[in-house]
Amino acid sequence: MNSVRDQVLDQYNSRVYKNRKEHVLTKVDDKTEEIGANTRTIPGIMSQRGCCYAGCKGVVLGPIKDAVIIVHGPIGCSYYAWGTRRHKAEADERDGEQAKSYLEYCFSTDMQEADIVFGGEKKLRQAITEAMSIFDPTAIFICSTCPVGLIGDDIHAVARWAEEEYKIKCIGFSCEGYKGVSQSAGHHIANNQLIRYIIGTGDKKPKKQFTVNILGEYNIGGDGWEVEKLLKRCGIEVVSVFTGGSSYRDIKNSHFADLNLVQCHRSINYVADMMYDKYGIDWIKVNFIGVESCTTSLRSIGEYFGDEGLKRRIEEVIADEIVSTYDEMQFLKSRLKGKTAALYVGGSRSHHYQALLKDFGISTVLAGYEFAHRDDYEGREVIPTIKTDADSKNIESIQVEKDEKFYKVYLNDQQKEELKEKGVVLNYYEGMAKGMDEGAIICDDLNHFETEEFLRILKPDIFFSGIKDKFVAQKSGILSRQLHSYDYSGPYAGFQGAVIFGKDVLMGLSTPAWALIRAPWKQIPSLSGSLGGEE
Ligand code: CFM
Repeated sequence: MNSVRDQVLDQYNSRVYKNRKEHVLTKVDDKTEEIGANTRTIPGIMSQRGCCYAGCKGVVLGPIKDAVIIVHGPIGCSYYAWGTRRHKAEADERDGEQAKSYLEYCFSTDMQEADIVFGGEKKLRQAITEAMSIFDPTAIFICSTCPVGLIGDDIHAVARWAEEEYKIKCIGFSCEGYKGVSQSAGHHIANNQLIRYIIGTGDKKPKKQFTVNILGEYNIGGDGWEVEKLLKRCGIEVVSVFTGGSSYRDIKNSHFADLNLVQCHRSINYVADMMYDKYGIDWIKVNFIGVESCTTSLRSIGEYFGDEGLKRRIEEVIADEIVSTYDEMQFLKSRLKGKTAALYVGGSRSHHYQALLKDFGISTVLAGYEFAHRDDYEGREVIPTIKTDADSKNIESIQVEKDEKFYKVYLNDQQKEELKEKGVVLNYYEGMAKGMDEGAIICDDLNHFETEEFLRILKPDIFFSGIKDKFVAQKSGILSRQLHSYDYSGPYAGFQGAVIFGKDVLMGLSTPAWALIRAPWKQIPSLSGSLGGEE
């Protein structure tokens, strides 16, 4: 019989097949085949991807609470300006310095036809003036949407004008939706401007001995708070988070940290790389989703700093967290063990959540990403072999110089080697594919047709995905939990988060609603064949 992959792909005509066969793989042995990623979706195919502007404004900049982010474009684009992603923040005061939170507000220039015809810069200046008089922020970010790029408004000139006029920080982000092939382009554009204009501009030094930034943690459902709590208990100071619950005020000082922890590699690896080049700050890939992975991540941080007292405190925190969640985890494991899951999320969670599922004995039969690049699947070692096409060339890639004043070397080469022997590899991400089971499906830019087909054939117990495909799955009798929004639950990070996650999954699987759904695949026989040994 054909493989699961072929059963799905064989249904395409030859033109579509030729394209999609690069993007769907079956995991074989320990080898990771080359996957097609970060390329254009075929027009007309129902993709789950978002646009460049969504990645810049909605994902990376959106959680920065004390900056007013003005969306320069028609009002429809401002769907992404307000509350569509569950990043949380508090307006807090530290050392007498107040970080206001504007997350509840939605700022848009509401461009009309006349602005498209005659130019929208005047309206943008007006919007900045209005925002200054009402909110008096210390920073304003301007995000362009498609029409702004098409008519050629110079948002950067307006930003310079605002800095002059109001003595604030004002940064333009040319993140027009049409740039790149997905929201991934927007991450890159946001990262570039953060390193250019914000990181390194502050002068507030950290107070503690062990200092980190958390990169690629967006505080969805309070995850970032959970991680910060853990690190603080261990005696580690978090200088800044990129960007969940964070502030312009803190990001300015992030160059003082001694180590960067990278949670979501896809959205922020550019900042991690550039901070390494510019300030000498090493980064380690962490995963605070899952008990095992949380434990490993905390221990890696201890090994990096190499301090016995810190390592002891980390062990105490781990032991304490494991003891306090032990009974519930055991119960949940006893109920969830042996289930199967499929995961399809943006660019990092399909990997992170496999670790948490493993804690419960749930195996992954399919995992994929909307907009990841090859290194997120295959590991960073493939970066030199990634072909740059016209779409990726369109996104600026900046080179940073060593900052003579702040550049530091925390570990020398020999110490880095010793660390490697202990299993802590610096400035490296192994990608998702290596840890997956043989026979599992790995897919890139999954579309609605493939989603339905894979669910029909693989019949996982749970499908972890997003709002666009949740109900398709549930109507066919498969529980779907959203891994973007956590279906308004969470936090799922850390040890306590693992328990909340397990409870949500068990609750979903146990709901009496399933008895009322007659799944289409339950009505047709799943085995075909005939007696007598013939096919
Ligand atoms: Fe990183 Fe994200 Fe993700 Fe992402 Fe996202 Fe998100 Fe995501 Mo939705 S930054 S790549 S662009 S972990 S919003 S917090 S859940 S698709 S897997």
